[in-house]
Amino acid sequence: MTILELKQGIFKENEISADGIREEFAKAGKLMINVMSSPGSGKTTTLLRTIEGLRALDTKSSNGIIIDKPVRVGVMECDIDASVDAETIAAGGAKAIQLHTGGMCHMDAAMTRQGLDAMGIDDLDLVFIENVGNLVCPAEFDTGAAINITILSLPEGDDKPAKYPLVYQVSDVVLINKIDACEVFDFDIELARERILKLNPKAKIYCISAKNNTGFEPWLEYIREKLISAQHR
Ligand SMILES: Nc1nc2c(ncn2[C@@H]2O[C@H](COP(=O)(O)OP(=O)(O)O)[C@@H](O)[C@H]2O)c(=O)[nH]1
Ligand SMILES: [Mg+2]
Repeated sequence: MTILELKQGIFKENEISADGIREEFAKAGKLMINVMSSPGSGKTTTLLRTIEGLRALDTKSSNGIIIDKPVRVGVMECDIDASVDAETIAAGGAKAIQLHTGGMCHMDAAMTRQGLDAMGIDDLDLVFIENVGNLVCPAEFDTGAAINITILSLPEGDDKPAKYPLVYQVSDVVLINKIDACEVFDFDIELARERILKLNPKAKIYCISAKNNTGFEPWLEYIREKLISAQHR
């Protein structure tokens, strides 16, 4: 009996394309960050605040290098339908493109490549992918981004890392968002932190409120450091 492992073939092919994208970004001294989360946890709002924060000039990173040019940011907004998020990001002053995934619940490397070609990255330092709102499929498909992050918001509950481990395992950073609502939601931040670190001891975890624009500095500093190392390789 012939057994064809289709899914493994798909993953292998995707991995090769994703590695190719990562290499091209590294050679060009650019950075790409893939943002994952459930629908509504605050991806678009967090990206807006992040873009605002990265616009600040003359910021000194912790290794002493002064950033004297605003970071040029592009965002690929990925959804099954609609274009509201790309409109929001463009109104916030960044280059934006809306990608419709044709019903797919995740981005893969081939879709990323199409998006990058359509958006154009020559005039950009940093590209964000706002992945489709979903905690399962996006975690399985490498997009070619150098950094993966997951946003976990208080209304979702502190049990999400236990229920959806893979997305936390593949994430370099977890942003715990909506901390302004901690009085309302029964969310144990320390327990969530423990659960994430058990799955991924290297994960950086930062608490933010995208609504109130608080807690962003460590996250912005993380991006600045990564950008500087990408540009000074
Ligand atoms: N209270 C509160 N609401 C937030 C915060 N961040 C986002 N929201 C709200 O959550 C909803 C979904 O946010 P959005 O950024 O569109 O989430 P996305 O679907 O993950 O892109 C919107 O109504 C936001 O205003 C936050 O830090 N605190
Ligand atoms: Mg969004």
